[in-house]
Amino acid sequence: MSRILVTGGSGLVGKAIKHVVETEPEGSPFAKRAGEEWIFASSSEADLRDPVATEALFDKYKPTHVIHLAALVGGLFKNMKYKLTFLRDNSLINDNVLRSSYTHQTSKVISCLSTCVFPDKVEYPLNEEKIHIGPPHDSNFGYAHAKRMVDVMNHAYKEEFGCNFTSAIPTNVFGPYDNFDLEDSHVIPGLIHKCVLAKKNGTPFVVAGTGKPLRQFIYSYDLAKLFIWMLRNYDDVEPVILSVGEDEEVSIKQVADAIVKAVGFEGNYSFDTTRADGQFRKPASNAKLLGLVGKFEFTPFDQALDETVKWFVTNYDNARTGSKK
Ligand code: NAP
Ligand code: GFB
Repeated sequence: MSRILVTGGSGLVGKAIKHVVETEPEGSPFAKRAGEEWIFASSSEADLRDPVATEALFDKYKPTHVIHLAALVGGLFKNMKYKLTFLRDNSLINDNVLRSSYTHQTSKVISCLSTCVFPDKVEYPLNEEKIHIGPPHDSNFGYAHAKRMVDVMNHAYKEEFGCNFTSAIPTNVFGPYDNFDLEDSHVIPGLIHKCVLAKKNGTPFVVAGTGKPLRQFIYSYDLAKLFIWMLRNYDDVEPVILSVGEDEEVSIKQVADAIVKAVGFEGNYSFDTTRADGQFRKPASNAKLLGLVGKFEFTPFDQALDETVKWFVTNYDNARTGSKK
C-alpha cells in the first residue's frame, strides 16, 4: 500500500498529474497502480508556510511518498515585483514539507525546482551539475535562491538521516488549469488570455518585451508522466532536468505567432519594448533524463498549444484569470 501526497495538487502541474493517473489506461507505465492512494492537497487544506499546519497535514495522511509541488509561483513580472515574498514563502514551504517528511518517515520525496535556478552567466547547455556555480538571473533572485536551498537540504537530510529526498528541474511549463492572470502569469497563459480578449473585443494584441528571448516549454501532461516515472524509478539525491530537447528552444516571437494561429486572431499584433525581457535564454540539456528513461514521446508544441487554448476558451469562467497576491 503506498499513499502519495501531492502538495500543490490544485495547480497547473498538480492537476496534470491527477489527470494522468486518473485517465491513463491500465498497463500504461503512468497509470494508477493497485494499492496506490493519491492525495492532491491545496493551500485551503493546509498553508504550508505554517509548520503546525504542515505537521497536521502529514499526521492526517501519513504519506509514504510525496511529490512536493506547492510554491508561490508566477511569471517574470510577478517575480520582479515580489523578490522577498518569493524567497520567504517558498523557503518556509520547502523547509516545513521536508521537515514533516522526515518526522513522518516518508520513504521518498520529489521536490520541484525550475531551470531559472541555474546561473545566468554559465557555459550552455545547462545541466544538473551547474546549479550552484554562479548567481541566478536577477529577475528570479528570490524564487531561485529558495529553490536552490531545496537541493542543499536534500543532500543534508541524506547525509545526516539517510533520507531519500530528491528533486526535478522542469523548464517553463504550460497547459490546462494554468494561471491565466494577465499580469502575474507566465508568458504562454498570459499571451493566450491577451490574444483571446483582443479577438473578442477587436483590440490590439500586445506582447511584452522585444520577443527575442528564447525558452524551452514542456507540456504539463508530459511533465506529469515524467514525475510519475521518477516516483517509481529514481532513488538518487541528485536532481534531474525534466525538459524537451535543446533543439526545441523557441523565441517569444515564435510563441506569440503560434498563439495568434491557435486562437485564430487576425488583428494588429505588436511588441511593448518598454517591458522587461528578463533572462535572455536558459537552454537546458535533457541528456540525463533520456539516459534514464530511454525514449520519451513529448507532445508536439503546436498540438499542446491548441489543446491549451481550447481548454481555456471552454473553461474561461472557471479558469484562474485573476491573481490572489
Ligand atoms: P500553480 O499552478 O501556481 O500552483 C501552485 C500550487 O501550490 C497550488 O496548488 C497552490 O494551492 C499551492 N500553494 C501555493 N502556496 C501554498 C501554500 N502557502 N500552502 C500550500 N499550498 C500552496 O503552480 P505550478 O505551475 O503548478 O507549479 C508547480 C511547481 O512547479 C512549483 O514548485 C513551481 O515552482 C514549479 N515550476 C513551475 C513552472 C511553470 O512554468 N509553471 C516551471 C518550473 C517549475 P492553491 O491552489 O490552493 O493556491
Ligand atoms: O514566462 P515568463 O513570465 O518567465 O516570461 P521567465 C518569459 C518571457 O516572455 C519574457 C516575455 O521575456 C517576457 O518578457 N513575455 C511577453 C511575457 N509577453 C508576456 C506576457 O504577457 N506575460 C509574461 N509573463 N511574459 C520565469 C521565472 O521566468 O520562469 C519564474 O521568473 C519561473 O521564477 C518561470 O521559473 C518558469 O521564463 O522569464
